Amino acid sequence: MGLRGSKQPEAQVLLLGLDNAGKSTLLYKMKYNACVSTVPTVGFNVEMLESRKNRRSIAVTVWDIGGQRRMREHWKGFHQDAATVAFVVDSSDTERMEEARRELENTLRSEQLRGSPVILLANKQDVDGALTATEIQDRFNLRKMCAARDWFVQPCSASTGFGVQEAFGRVVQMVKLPSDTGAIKDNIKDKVHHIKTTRRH
Ligand code: G3D
Ligand code: MG
Repeated sequence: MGLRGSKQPEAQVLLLGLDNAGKSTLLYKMKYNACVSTVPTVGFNVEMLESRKNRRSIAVTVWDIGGQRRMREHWKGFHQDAATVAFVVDSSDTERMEEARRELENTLRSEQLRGSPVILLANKQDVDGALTATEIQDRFNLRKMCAARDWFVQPCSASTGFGVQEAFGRVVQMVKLPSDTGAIKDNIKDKVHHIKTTRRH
């Protein structure tokens, strides 16, 4: 079931990365192709984007739940193997690159994300001195880190829009659709309600 009760297949995407990487800006650029002024995300943002895959219309639900560890317990609620990880990196923040790499490595240890595809979004390409997608791929040693899953690196800038549609296109290409759409039992409203009511403040 989708947000509007449709029978459209749903794909779940987790938008992850360090704080300030540009996750929320990217999400709203993908959704509205507009710059929305963001505030540091408290809790989470969730948006449903429509797309087409294999000539079918699909609903892509993107969860921007920040790097907050306490939110991880809720990942269990996502259909196993159905979530794609979109990991956003601030390509201009060379000081925190190693921290970002470790964060992704730790994230991918999660049993719930075993085999999930990963798209690394090398964001903030508009900033002078930003590392290129290839440089980030090498620093992260992605080939090794993602040996057991599909992965892709996409350079982009949420501010200018460069690479954003391509990034979304890649996400759609990589998402796994649950073969049985009923496999995602909760609809999003229920899930959001569950998270809100169980979240510690
Ligand atoms: P987060 O959700 O990952 O924590 P945000 O990150 O989306 O809130 O973005 C953090 C800051 O980075 C914001 O700046 C935002 O405008 C900026 N930003 C996001 N993407 C880009 C980009 O591609 N290029 C540049 N130059 N800046 C970007 P402020 O100043 O509002 O904190
Ligand atoms: Mg945010």
